[in-house]
Formats: sequence, C-alpha cells, structure tokens
Amino acid sequence: MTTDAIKGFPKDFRWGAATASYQIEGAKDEDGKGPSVWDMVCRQPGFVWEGHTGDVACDHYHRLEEDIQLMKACGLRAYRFSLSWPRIIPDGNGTVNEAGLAFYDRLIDALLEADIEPWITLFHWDYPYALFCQGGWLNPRSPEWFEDYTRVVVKRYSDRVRHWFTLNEPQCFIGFGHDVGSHAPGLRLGLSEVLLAGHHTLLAHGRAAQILRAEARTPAQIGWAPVGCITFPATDRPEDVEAARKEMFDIKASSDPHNNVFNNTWWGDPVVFGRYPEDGLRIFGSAMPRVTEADMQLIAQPLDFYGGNIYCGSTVRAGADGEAEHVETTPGHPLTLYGWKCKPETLRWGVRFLYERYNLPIVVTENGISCMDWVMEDGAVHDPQRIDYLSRHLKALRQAITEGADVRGYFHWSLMDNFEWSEGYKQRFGLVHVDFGTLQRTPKDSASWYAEVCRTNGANL
Ligand code: GCO
Repeated sequence: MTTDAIKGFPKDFRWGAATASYQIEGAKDEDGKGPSVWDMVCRQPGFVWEGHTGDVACDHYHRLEEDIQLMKACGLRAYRFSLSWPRIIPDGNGTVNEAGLAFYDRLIDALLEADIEPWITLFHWDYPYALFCQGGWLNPRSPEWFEDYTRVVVKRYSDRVRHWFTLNEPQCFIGFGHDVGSHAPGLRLGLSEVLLAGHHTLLAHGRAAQILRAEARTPAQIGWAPVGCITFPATDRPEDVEAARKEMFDIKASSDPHNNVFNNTWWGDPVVFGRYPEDGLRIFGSAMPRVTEADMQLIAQPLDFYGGNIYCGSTVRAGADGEAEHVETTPGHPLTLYGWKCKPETLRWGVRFLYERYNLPIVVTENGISCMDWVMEDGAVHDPQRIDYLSRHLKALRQAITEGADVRGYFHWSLMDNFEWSEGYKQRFGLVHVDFGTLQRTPKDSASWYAEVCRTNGANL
C-alpha cells in the first residue's frame, strides 16, 4: 500500500487510557466484596514479587473523584476500566452486592460528568474465588455463570455505557493462569484441561455478547481485548510482509508442554469465524474437548470492533523458501524495565495484520511502557522514554491508518502505576506516578504530553 499522504487520526478517534479493577482498586474485602483468585495467589509465598498484594493497590476505590481529575489532566476522551466480578457478586453467582454496583455507578456518573466516555471490560482476571472452588473455567457451568454476571451489569449500566469488552487476554488468564501457572489461579493443567477451560471462556464470551446485544438499554458496541502476539516484517518487501503475516497467525507445536495457547488465532478465529484454526486442531488432536457446531455459532457473535493489547513483537524476514526467519535484534537494543524490546513497527503491522484478517475496526486496547520512574528532586516525574516510546508508536499507528487500517481508538496502558500481577509494584506503566506508601499521585511529564495528543487528535506528533 502506498503511503503518499500521511493521513491523521479519524476525527472521532477515541484517545484514552486503561486500567483494571484488581490492579488499581484495593478495598479487597470492603463493602461486601468477595475474594478473587488474585487475592488467593497473593497469599501464596513467592507468587508475587516481594510478596506484594492488591489489598490496597492504588486505593482507587476510595479516590475515584481524585482519579477522574487525573484523567482530565491526561486529556482522556475515553477510559477503559474493568468491573470486579466478586465486588458485584461476592460468590460469583447468586446474591448481588448493592454496594459493589453503587461504586461503579459513581465511577460511571463521574466519568460522564467529566465528558470521558466509559468503556467497560467485563472480565480482567479477578475471577471469583467461590467459583474457582467449584472448578472455575473448567466447570461446564462457567459460561452460564458469566452470562448471569453480564446480565446483572448490563441491566445496571447499559443506560449510560455503550462500549463493552467481554474478556481481557484469554491467552493470559488461561495460558498463564491454567497452563504455565505464573498467573492466578496458578494451575499447571494438562493440555486437555487447558483447552477445555479455554473453550468455556470462548462460550462465556459468546453468551456475554448475546446478552449485550439483546438486553443493553442503549445500542451496545461490543468487542473484546485479546493480547496481540505480533510478528512484523524486517522490510516492506512483499515477501517479508507475507512471511511475517503467516508467522503471526500460524500455530506451531510448542516445545514447552506448558505453553500452548499464547497465540492469536486459537482465540480470534473462533470468535470471528466460528471455527478453530486447522493447524491448531491438528497439533492439539485428541486433547480437544467435545465441540459442537452450536458451540461455535454461540462463540462467533457479531462484534463491532476487535481489540488488541499490543506492546512488543518480533522481527521476521522471508527466508530463501519464503518461510519466516526471525531476525535477531542487535545487542543493546532499547528495552523497557520489563525487558520488552521497543519496536514501534509492532503497532503498525500488528494493527494492520489483525484488521486485514478479521475485517473489523481495531481498537488498541493497551499499549505502553514500564519505566524506572520516580519523583525527582524537583518534585516532578520526568519520563522521556515514555514520551519517546509513545511518539514513535503513535506515529506507527498513524501509518497503519494511512495504509488502510480502520482504527477507532487507542487506550494507553496505563492511567496510573498499578499492581502488575506477579511483578507486583516493580513495573511502572502509568502516565501518573503512584507512591504506594503514601498513595500520592504525581502526573508524569508524559501526562501533559499525552493530553496535547488527545487535544490535537495527534496533530502534535
Ligand atoms: C496485560 C494486562 C494488563 C497488564 C499490562 C502490562 O496485557 O497483561 O491486560 O493488566 O498490566 O499489559 O503488562
């Protein structure tokens, strides 16, 4: 595709930032909230770095009005947040907790008052502990439990909320949580059980999408937020582009018996096409659960956009036979605090390849960088790496748009530093610095820089 005239971002492009309930709220057992599987693993010695927990996190539960002001300082037009299922239904199924519902009422009303559009993620990993004790995602009733939970929140919030994500990163909460064991609930299951739990989450996605479509009180815009496992071409040569595209969407047998489902198509193809990818079916063979045509029809509910949590990717070129060859990066290549390589092309090609495969508008549901941020002697938090990372990645995103990708929004990860799962509070992704001792918030330099991006719709890039 030619890139003669760099187009800007679409006029109604949604500039936002994202968080997740367990990572920022705290109030782990306040006002009737039930425990989640992340509360469980935080009690397991050695599971989280330095024994950190989400018991308090950013204490957002008690500071939402202050945090809305921070969102305004960051220039947000939209805010992506998740609901804590066990805060709303403490046992995960059955009795609803009015105080939990009321918290999100206050948050949504304050967002609308601040002219910030609420985008809700139904599930971002804080699975109800009580349901985990009944088998969790392995239980064949788990899709029904998720449907019941969705029905409660759609009834309560869909008069004011129009944008919904069903699941955040099944590759992580099934892959890391039930296969690798590094995320909650910390299981290292056999492949059959991993695929069964994965199938139930896809059924849960389908049921939630049906409820949203049928029962939302304002027309719902429905999507989901898988992680983007990105490979991109070393050059724009067609053969490199095709090799990278193929590599990004192939499923290959894993040498690690506990790392089988961290890919794009095992999840994206059922949701969009209503079928599991043939290469995965061949590899997984007899480990597959019993799947019916009715299952696949339920999973493939019509969506309005396809989300992508896109951070880093790997570079590929076409070998002599056209097959992908991974290109090693030079020693000393720029790395984030997490050790992720900074490669802006990831966003250009990741968005393009996902758009060209699934033919749905794309929303970048997460992108950002973990830096070694701290409050400096002058009282400010200078984060030039984050500004540079953002500038490069947003230009790459703009190029994808110029090359024809239909991109509707960008949610920066994250609004504020928060609980980074098994890494605890070591990784800082926020536009706003949080002192986890005092809970004082300090907008970083990137906050005002990003506010200008939001205000000018990217014209300042
Ligand atoms: C993810 C999760 C976020 C993480 C963020 C940084 O993509 O892993 O959605 O909760 O905190 O991506 O790793």
